[in-house]
Amino acid sequence: MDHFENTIAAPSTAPGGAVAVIRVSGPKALDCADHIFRGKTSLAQAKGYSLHFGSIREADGSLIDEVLVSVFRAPHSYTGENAVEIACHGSGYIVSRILARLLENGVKMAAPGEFTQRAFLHGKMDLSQAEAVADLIAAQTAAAHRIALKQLKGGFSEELAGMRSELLHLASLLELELDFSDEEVEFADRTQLRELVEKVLAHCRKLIESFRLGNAIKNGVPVAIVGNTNSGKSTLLNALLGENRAIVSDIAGTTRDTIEETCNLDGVLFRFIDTAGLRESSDTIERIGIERAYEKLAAAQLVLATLDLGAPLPDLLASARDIAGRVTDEQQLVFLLNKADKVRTDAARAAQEALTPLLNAPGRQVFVISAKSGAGLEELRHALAASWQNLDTASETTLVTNTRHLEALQCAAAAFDRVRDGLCTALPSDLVAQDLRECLYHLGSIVGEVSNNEILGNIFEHFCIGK
Ligand SMILES: Nc1nc2c(ncn2[C@@H]2O[C@H](COP(=O)(O)OP(=O)(O)O)[C@@H](O)[C@H]2O)c(=O)[nH]1
Ligand SMILES: [Mg+2]
Repeated sequence: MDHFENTIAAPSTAPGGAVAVIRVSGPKALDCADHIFRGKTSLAQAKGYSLHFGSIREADGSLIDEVLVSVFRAPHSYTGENAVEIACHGSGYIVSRILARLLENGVKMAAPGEFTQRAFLHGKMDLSQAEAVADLIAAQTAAAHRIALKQLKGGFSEELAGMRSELLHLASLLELELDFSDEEVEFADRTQLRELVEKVLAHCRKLIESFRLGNAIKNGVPVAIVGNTNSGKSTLLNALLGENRAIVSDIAGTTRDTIEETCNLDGVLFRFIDTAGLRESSDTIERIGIERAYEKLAAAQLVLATLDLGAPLPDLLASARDIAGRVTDEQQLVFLLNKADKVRTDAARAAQEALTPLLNAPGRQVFVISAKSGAGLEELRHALAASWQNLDTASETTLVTNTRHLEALQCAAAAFDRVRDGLCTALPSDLVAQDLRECLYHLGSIVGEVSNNEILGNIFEHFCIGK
């Protein structure tokens, strides 16, 4: 593969630290580094896992920096190739000069994720482990960190390997039948096959279901803030985030598009989504915004319904009913009686009482708040965090966090359904075997047993440079 003939380099540390690390990987990594490095021994002669003090110089011999170079020899490196890591002083100027000197000596600048991609292509890790590297770097909570680490260590891959080996066993039984198809024999006990398929299918479904939780942990619990225009949604978003993220005004229809921001409350990551106010509108753009608000409401795991205490009670109730009617049993619904600072306490209490009939499902709550003054927000924050605290313990089991994996599992499950139906209706073994191979294909695509450049491009371009 011509890919590997290149030796690549990139800074692996973010700007601003005291020390910066430049990573170089490829067949010529040691020779290229030798061209710009002066130390006691040449790097080309150095053993793997050795550390060398020396200097990096300009072409005219003038000093750029004194550095420490770590040497790795194939296959014992992150990428599986020869590699060096140059630790220099964390100056943007020094880093750019060292990189420039490497490029002058035949090294190419690495693309985002290219080191990890090489690690995958050299068999140092499978695809789901490579993806876990990006997740690990991006993890913002203990739970997200734990899932990424488990995936990186191969926990998810092992689980998939278990499923695949059961399927391979099944496939081999069916294919044995195929070899003797003229003789109309059935080697495989169909009941036993069906049981096996049911078992693996159930496992596959469990993984698919785990995505809701996995996604909540990795990307934040999706929380849609919905309600009438001017009920205080944007004010609430800003108050929860502690910054002025959304434009607040008393002009109805100010928030036209959705705004999303994540926020860590007591160790639980939430993704708050501010939406356009729900009202009849003749403005095309605003109507699109309202459509989108309903979509966000449908996709959210938690719905914060902001209700304006300043509005007439019948209007407030109509809005609350409209939202409650759109929330499913799986979604958590929290009514927020907002602008408490504007009304008397008994008016707030009356509104709260009027909402009681809408609290008849599990996970429904009501809070009296003032997004503007901050009253009641502390209680709200704690209540939100408390109801999702179990995310932490849930991450002990395997959770799917990646949409690519989810899609592959869904395709596998669909093919599984056909295998099961085929076994029940005594479909010819060759057709069943075909569907079974499809299952194996989709499960294999998760770990990268089957992959193509497009899939790889999609995955690695989202990595940071130097990883
Ligand atoms: N008195 C009072 N005014 C509020 C409160 N929350 C929001 N507002 C005001 O209501 C108006 C609309 O707020 P905004 O957050 O833009 O509402 P949105 O349309 O639902 O996003 C603005 O003038 C806010 O200052 C509150 O708790 N108390
Ligand atoms: Mg708004």
